[in-house]
Amino acid sequence: MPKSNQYFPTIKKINYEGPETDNPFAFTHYDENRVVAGKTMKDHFRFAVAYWHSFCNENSDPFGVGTRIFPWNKSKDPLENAKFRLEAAFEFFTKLGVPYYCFHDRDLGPEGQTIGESEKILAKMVSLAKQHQENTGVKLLWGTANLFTHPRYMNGAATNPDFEVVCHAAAQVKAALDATVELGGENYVFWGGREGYMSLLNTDMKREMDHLGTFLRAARDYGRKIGFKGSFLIEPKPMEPTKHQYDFDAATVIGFLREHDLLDDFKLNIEANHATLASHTFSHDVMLAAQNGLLGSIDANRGDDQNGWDTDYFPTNLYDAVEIMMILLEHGGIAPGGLNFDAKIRRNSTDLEDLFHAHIGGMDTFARGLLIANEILTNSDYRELRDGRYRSFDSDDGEKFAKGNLTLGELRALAIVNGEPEQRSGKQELIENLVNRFIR
Ligand code: XLS
Ligand code: NI
Ligand code: NI
Repeated sequence: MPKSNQYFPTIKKINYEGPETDNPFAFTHYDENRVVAGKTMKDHFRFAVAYWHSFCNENSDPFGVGTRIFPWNKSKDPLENAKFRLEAAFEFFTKLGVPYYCFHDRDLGPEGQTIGESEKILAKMVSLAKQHQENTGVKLLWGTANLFTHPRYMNGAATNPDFEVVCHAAAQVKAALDATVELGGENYVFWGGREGYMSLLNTDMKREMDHLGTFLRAARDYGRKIGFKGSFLIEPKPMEPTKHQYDFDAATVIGFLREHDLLDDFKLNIEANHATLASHTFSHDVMLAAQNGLLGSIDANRGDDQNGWDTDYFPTNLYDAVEIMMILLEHGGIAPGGLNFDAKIRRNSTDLEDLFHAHIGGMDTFARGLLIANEILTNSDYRELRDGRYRSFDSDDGEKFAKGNLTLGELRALAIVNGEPEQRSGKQELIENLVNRFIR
């Protein structure tokens, strides 16, 4: 049972009640101990709450101030409020029953007047967070540094044209790595918020990208030195807040990691809404990372078909969840990463309990997605329909080609011998119908 009942007094622990329940404060599909494909649901998803959206973001937008009223802002002193916020967050995590949370350094506590003071504030908040973690069993999925809010980062952090700004970014990453290690964080994320440009006319892209590589190697070296054993994760995003971001999408980041010799330590944190901003589907970027053995973690949210920005809706699209869970089931899961709800309730969702509805919905969507994905993979012709299309590469000359053992001339000769290929249908509509048949 949750230890604290102060900030969400009307809400009790959220339990699984099954698909027939009409209780909006119960799970319909997420049953943490239920075993599916050899693992509990809890282990499949490793759900995490994003501290910033759920506990810091008052939901202001470019046209208006925030609308959320936080009962944990009880004091005039921001440091005091940071402590209350932490209490509220852990009450929420335990009532919801999520195993993990994620934070930026500046979510936990405010920035001080000097680097030393900021480090002290963060260390203080980390020691409190550690106590809460010990009391509740909730763990840290990943930590990160906020290198985009402060005005000094307006031209970027690690890619800033001014070396002095790069040093400030380094100080922040060093402290955020210390915090992550102290709290047993299983991953460390770099989301390059302003690592990009607004205009190429005033930008030396080559230099900036080289600086980013150098900066990440220095961070990796420091992390390993202080005993961080987890994965470093890059979170691709093509734009917003800058016009162009260097970590554009999964493919771009994989190329960058290879070029800068970072593949042994870095993986990817794929966010749904970032993939769609890059004109991909969510599943495209998850698949690309997974098939390269580089799927580190997922920021589970949803964009909007009509809006071209990072709307960060909570994930409610069942079809997306099915596709993602099919990929995870076929590629060995997401651990030591997880599914982090990098999502925010809408500006007019002003009841405190709306935060519960949002997370319950996201967790149930993925739980349903897992059940359906597992059915499709184990009880249908799906795999055969997909893999069968490539059968001609499994033996004989096709296999020789796939292994790189046929020249272009030999391939030409085979084309002549074999004549015009028979048509083979891609069966897309059949497969789409098959998937829909299992969504029930
Ligand atoms: C913003 C990003 C951010 C990262 C963490 O678009 O998704 O929330 O996940 O810095
Ligand atoms: Ni994110
Ligand atoms: Ni995002």
